[in-house]
Amino acid sequence: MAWEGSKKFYEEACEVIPGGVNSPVRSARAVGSTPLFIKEARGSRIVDVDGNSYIDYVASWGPLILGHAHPRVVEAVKSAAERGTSYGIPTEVELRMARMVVEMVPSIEMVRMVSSGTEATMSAVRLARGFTGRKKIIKFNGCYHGHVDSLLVRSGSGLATLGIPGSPGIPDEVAQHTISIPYNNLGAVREVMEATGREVAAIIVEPVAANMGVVVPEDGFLAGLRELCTQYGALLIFDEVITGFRLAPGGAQQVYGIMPDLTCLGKIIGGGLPVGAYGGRRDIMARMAPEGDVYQAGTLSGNPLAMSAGLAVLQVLRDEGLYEGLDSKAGYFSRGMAQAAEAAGVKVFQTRVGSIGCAFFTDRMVRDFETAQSSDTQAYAVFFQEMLKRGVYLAPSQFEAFFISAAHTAEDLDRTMEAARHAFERVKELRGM
Ligand code: HOZ
Repeated sequence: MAWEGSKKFYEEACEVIPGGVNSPVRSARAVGSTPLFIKEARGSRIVDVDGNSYIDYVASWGPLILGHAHPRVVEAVKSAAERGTSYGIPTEVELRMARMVVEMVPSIEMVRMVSSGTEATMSAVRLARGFTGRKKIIKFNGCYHGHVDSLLVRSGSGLATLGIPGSPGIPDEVAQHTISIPYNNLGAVREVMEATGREVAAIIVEPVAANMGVVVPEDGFLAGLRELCTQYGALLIFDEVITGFRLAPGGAQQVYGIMPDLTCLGKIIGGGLPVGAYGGRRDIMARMAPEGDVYQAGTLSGNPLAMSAGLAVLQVLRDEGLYEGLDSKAGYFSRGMAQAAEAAGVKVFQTRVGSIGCAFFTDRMVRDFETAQSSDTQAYAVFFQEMLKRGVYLAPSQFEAFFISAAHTAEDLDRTMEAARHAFERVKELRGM
């Protein structure tokens, strides 16, 4: 496989874009590589500027649950664009989107659209503080809630990938109100709540952590958070930017049967266009301006192209019952990976919930950020490179998820497993694990 075109673009990009990329996790540094530059995509495949085609398991980091360039989405965007790309004035499609979200997500009674997951979590935190009149926020190590100042503390995703604990530019005065606790450690949350629960505005959590690899919530963890929030008058915020509409029509809260006070959405809700949303209990959401006094705004919020794309995806998800198929494909994928690793004598800890999952290159059971970090990231880098050579595109970081879409075929999965068998053998050869 030749990558001259991508390499050339990357060199040029580095002159005018910091690190050559518009979001750090794309850079592929963690896997000792440089990024691909993509020319086009359809279904389960992406094609780079050199003409190489790959089965894609990143899916734009989660939004593309129907695969690339799904005809319903393309049609919706085209038809919206023909009627104008933005008005900054309300449209019917925003209303239809809001109704759809309220119908699908169990805990959401009112919803506000924004333009990214980061905006959604930032706004939800502000609302929680405004509503409760409190400052402290509890989050979990290795969970990532976008690049919001107060949430970029011991984060996953790009910070985990690049080994950065936080970021310069965030004043201590802001970070000091954030308490970060190990994921799945309900005892530690209880201790903090006993000590300072009446000062806590919210606990924000990824109900399935998917930015430190995929880490599954243990029995009772989410229910325990719910109880503690209720007991101390703090709000429970589920960051369902990744899990929303992915694990079930109503996201992780439907799967685990927990009602958060606020929910943050992103990715799938935009159908591949830039969208985020936050919503929840009516009495809390009613505090948002102009109905209430907590301010948040956006020129492109509820943009008609983005709403049309997202709504097209949600309609397909609501009407076509794709979740069983996604689950069984992802199960096949996960089992195949685990078997390929075992056959090669490579230790991995495989996790999966619905159509997301991860293979950690470790012999430990992964239940939090610390155990996730026991992974051999160099082994993952070898695995990534070997899969890429064989036409499979995985996340260029150990601390991300694989995403199965409705567009992945049985043949795609079998080809991927075949590639994985060779790739794990190379890992064994080079890393001896
Ligand atoms: N949540 C995504 C990574 N886990 C975001 C993608 C990005 O940071 O570019």
